[in-house]
Amino acid sequence: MSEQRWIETLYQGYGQSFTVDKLLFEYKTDHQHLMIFENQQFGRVMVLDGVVQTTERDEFVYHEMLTHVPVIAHGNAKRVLIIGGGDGGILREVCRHSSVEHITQVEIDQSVIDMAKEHLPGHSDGAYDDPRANIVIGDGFDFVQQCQETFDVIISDSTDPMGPGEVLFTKDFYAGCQRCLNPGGVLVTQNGVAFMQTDEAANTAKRLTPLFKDWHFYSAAVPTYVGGIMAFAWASDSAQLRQQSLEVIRQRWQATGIKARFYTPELHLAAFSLPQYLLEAI
Ligand code: AG3
Repeated sequence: MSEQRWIETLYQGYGQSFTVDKLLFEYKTDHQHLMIFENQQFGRVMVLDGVVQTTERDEFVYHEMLTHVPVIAHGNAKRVLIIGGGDGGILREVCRHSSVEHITQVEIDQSVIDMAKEHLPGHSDGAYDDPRANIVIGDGFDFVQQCQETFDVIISDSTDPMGPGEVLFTKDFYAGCQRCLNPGGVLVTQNGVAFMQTDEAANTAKRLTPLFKDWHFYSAAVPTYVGGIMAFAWASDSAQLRQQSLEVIRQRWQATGIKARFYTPELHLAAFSLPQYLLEAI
């Protein structure tokens, strides 16, 4: 039997390929094309509109860094807002912080939640049943424009800026997030692979500048987001949040009792050191 191969279509002329050892799900939802398959190297792989979103084997890198860095830096996060993140990986990591009292998650596509619960159960690991979690099916852009509540940490776990994810990279979205943050709060977003999508980081930097007193990027290398380091945008009105000592970060992290697979206090601080080409672009 000939092997089935799937090739990612994110970049012109370059793309990672996977053997599809077993196709588990493929469906055009109301919002996007969703596919989940099994691969011998990465386990189950979730794809949206031709782009790898998450795999069982390497998801911890992304989910830990996009969650623990802002939550630990904040130091007293009680209310967390997640935009997107339907696979549940961010929700799982936020729920591991016992100091967090309330989590709102706004996901546009119910099918992503349903299918991830069924085929990628380790991603949410029961977090959708956590009593602190309030799940809203809706558009994250509209939510932050209209929301009457405020949050300490906002995490935007979106797709790339095309299709339903596009609005989550606009000036108005960032302004909405700014409006929904408590004083001392922080917004983090996935911002693409720095080397392959340098313009994305540059655009975000331009849009954050008039809105937040302090912004920057941090990074982590996620194997299936190919092309180098993944950039995460960071925006806050408090510059102190990313200028804390290793000692403070260590103490807070130890106090959580969380056992991580990627995150360490040392990596937390190091992740804000960026390569020169990215510094010049932003
Ligand atoms: N969201 C980010 C996917 C980014 C893929 N883009 C890329 N490789 N340039 C993933 C959702 C995980 N919860």
